[in-house]
Amino acid sequence: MLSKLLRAGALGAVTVVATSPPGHGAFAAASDYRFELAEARSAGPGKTDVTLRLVRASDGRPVPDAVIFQTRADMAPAGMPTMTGSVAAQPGQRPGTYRFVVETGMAGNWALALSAKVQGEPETVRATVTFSAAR
Ligand SMILES: [Cu+2]
Repeated sequence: MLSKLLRAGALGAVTVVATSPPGHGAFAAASDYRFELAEARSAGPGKTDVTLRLVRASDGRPVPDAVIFQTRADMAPAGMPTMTGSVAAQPGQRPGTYRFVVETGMAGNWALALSAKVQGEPETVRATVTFSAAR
């Protein structure tokens, strides 16, 4: 009986998401676009050059001209969420790639979180990408 109720509840939740207008569902933007790590390499002591690729989730095509307006880097993946590093956006090399120099004062796994405006997408795209800093 209980499992039947739980299953009915889960189906109800799925229905709500499915009937949201395209582009206006709570998770529409997040599922339409994806930031992927293209490269992370040392840019000198305490600095890591991070290149991300923004792709359309449906076909994997690169998405150029997104405006990144919020960034944050921290060591949450290594259990140190309060250890942060500044993030400086750099000119991207290829359309659909986005480059940053992150102050990584400690070697290990870092998370780069960002908010972006994508052309033609009313919702803000938010993503967190994990990368490894050598030092
Ligand atoms: Cu740390």
